Amino acid sequence: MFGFRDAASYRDQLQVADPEIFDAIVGEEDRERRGIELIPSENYTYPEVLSALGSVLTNKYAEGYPGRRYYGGQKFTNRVENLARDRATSLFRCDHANVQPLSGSPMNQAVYLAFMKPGDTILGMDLSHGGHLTHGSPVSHMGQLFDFVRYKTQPEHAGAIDFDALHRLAREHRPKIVLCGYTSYPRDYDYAEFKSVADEVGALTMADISHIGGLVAAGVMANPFDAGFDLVTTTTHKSLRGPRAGMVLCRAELAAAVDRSVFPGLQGGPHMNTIAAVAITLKKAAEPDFRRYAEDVLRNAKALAAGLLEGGGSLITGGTDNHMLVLDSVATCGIDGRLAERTLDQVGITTNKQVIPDDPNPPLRPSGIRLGSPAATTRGMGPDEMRRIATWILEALAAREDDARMDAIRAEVEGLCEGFPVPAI
Ligand code: DSN
Repeated sequence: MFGFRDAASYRDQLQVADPEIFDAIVGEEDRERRGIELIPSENYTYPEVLSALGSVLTNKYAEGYPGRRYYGGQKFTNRVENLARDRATSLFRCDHANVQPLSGSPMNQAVYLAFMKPGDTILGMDLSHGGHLTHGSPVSHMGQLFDFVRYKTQPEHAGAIDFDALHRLAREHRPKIVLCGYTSYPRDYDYAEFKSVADEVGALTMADISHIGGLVAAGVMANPFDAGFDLVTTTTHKSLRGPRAGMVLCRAELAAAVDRSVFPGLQGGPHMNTIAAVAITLKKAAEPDFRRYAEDVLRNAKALAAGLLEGGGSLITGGTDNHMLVLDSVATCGIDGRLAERTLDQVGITTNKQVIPDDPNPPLRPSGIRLGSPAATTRGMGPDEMRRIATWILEALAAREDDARMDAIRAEVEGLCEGFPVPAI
C-alpha cells in the first residue's frame, strides 16, 4: 500500500529532517492528550482521515469537476470526488453537493457570489447573537460587498427568534437570501419559519449548519432540507469529525451556479487529499455508531449545562438545545471572557472567549466564554465527566489566584484525561 505503509518511518524521517516542526507537532499531541477540549468547533478526527490527508492525493491538480477537468491523470481523483459527492447527497438528503470549498469562509462566499450582485441584500444573524463573521460582520469582505441586514435573538426568551420582526425586516429590505446559521447560538431553529419569511419576498433560503453538521447528518437535529431549504453549507471538521473543509449542498436547479461559483469563480485546484478525507468522514457519519455519538454529544452538552447552572453559572439563553453553551463569565464570577479563557487554560480546560448578545465589551475582552461537548464526547466522556468538568470550571474561575488549588485542579483534569485516550494519538 504505497503511501500508507510507512507512516511510522515517515514520522522518524520528519524528526530528522525538521526537528523544530516535529517538536511542535509532538507538543500539540501532548496538549491534546493531557487537556480537555471544550471549544465547540473543534474535534478529534479519525486515524483514517489523518491517513488520507497525508496521502499522495496532495500531489494532484484537479481543477474542474469529475469528467470535466483541466488536467490529465484524473482516474482516481474522479473516483474520490464522486464518492464524496454521492455520500454527501445521500447523508443530507439533497440533490447536489459541491465538496471543493477549502473551508467555511470560501464555502459561504461561493454561495453569496453565485446568487447576489455587489450591494444586494441578505438577512443574516447578528454576530453578537450567534452569527458568524461571514454572515455579515462589517469587518469581513463580504460585509463590505453586500448589504447584510442583521436580525437578533431574544436571550430572555431562551434565545427564541422573533419571526414577526423578521417578516417585517424582509418586507422592508427585500433580501435576495434569507440566511440562518450560527457559531455561538446554543439553540435549535424552526427552519419552516425562516422559509416562510423567504417565500414572502421571493428570497432564497440558506442555512449554514457548520457547527451542527454532524448532528444533522446523524438525524438528531433538524435538517433544513426537510423544510424545503434551497442551500445548506457546512464545514466538515466540527461535529462531523472530519478534515478542515467545507461543502455547499443544494437543490438541483442551483447546482450549476454553485459549481461555477466555487470553481472557477473563487478557487483553483481542489485539495484532493482533503476531499478523500471528507468522503471517509461521510461514510463514517452514515454508520449507527455515529448516531450514538451524536446522541451522546447532545446528552453531554445538557449535563455540562446542568452542572454549570447548579453551581451558579449564568448561561446565555439559560441552557442548550445543541452541542454548545455560552457562559456569561462577567455575570458568573465578575471576570471577562479573556481572563476566564486564560484561567481555564491554566488547568488544562480549553475554551474560547466569546461575545454575548449586544455585548458591552470589545471582542478581544468580551463578556463570556463558549463551551461545547463534541471533542470530549469523541474521547468517550459521558454525563458524569461533564458534571465534574462543570465543577472544575466554576472552581477554577473562583480560585484563580490560589496557585495550590489551581495546580490541584490541573492534576485532577490530567488524571481524568488519562482514562480517555484521544483517537489517533
Ligand atoms: N472558528 C469557527 C468557530 O469556532 O465557530 C467558525 O469559523
